[in-house]
Amino acid sequence: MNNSFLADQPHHRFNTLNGDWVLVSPHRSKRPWQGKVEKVEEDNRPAYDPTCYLCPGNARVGGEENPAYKGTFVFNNDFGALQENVEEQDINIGGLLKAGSERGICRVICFSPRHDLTLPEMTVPDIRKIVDLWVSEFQTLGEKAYINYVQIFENKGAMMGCSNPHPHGQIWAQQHVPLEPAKEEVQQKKYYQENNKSLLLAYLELELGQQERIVAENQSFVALVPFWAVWPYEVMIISRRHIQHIGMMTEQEKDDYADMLRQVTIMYDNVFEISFPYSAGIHQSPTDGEPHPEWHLHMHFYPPLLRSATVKKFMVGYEMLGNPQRDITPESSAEKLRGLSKVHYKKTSGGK
Ligand code: H2U
Ligand code: ZN
Repeated sequence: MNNSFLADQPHHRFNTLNGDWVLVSPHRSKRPWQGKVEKVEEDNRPAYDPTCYLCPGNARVGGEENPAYKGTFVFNNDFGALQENVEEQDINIGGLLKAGSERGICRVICFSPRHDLTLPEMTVPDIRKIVDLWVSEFQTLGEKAYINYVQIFENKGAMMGCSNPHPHGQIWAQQHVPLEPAKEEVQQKKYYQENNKSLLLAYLELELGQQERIVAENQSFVALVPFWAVWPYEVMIISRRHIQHIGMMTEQEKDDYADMLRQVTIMYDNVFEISFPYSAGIHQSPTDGEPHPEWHLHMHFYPPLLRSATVKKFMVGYEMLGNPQRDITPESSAEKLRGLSKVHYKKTSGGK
């Protein structure tokens, strides 16, 4: 496409997947590298930290002791935002004050026994163990009659409010479909009903044709900066096959998913040669027992960093009161990401 209008002029873009709009202001920063690249202190964590509540064999805050786990480890969050036993309530006062009970389960997943590793530093077979655990958790939680959505996510880095550097993620499984996947469901359903085709499959075909926003590919998955990206280096991983959820992945797809997670997170760490903070999560069909042919499995990565290891994009002011805005175009972010080394900076000779 190489559209000079989209590259130069202020414009708004539609997020076909969730129905939102984003304001893009390319004229404000034609070159994404205006700021100086600050080096931050290298994080030298030990492989085992006796004070870490996620390390094998250590006690958690609630008093329970972690087993001497060797691969992944999952447990019920000791301070879960959701609880299984909640009184049934449905409040509606004059159509203005609405509330209702929300049952659920919160789980914490340790990705590795090693306190000092992160996804990009792990091997594909070790990342595959996380994928397998996500699949089994999705299935067992989703099978519960009252669980209608399973949100798998990772919150990485102190900048994102992550409380512990030990590699871990979370799962919140609940009664109601939360806001973001619910918005995506509306859009996907509408497209599917009108075109008898997956919205994301059609979108992926367009992206593969244009090759402007693609950042990584393998046999089963494509990673790209979405046309409607809000965060400077936002990435979405989309499965090439139209499948509704991670429980439908073949063995090959699970391996390829692990490989794609590694590729994307290595790329991220190489942007500023630091452990790149982000919130990432899987979006897939609800577990309400309905078929949901409209749903297409994908994963979002929302990293806050903008110009350097310390300068983040703030979602304040106009973003809070109007709608999200960005300067760097998704196309230039994709170009930047694509051009980075495929080898983690810590493993290259030039690395710190
Ligand atoms: P973050 O991903 O936000 O750092 O969260 C880690 C989770 O671990 C957090 O939700 C839980 C916190 O409630 N946690 C436990 O379940 N047990 C503990 O002993 C400490 C923290
Ligand atoms: Zn640890």
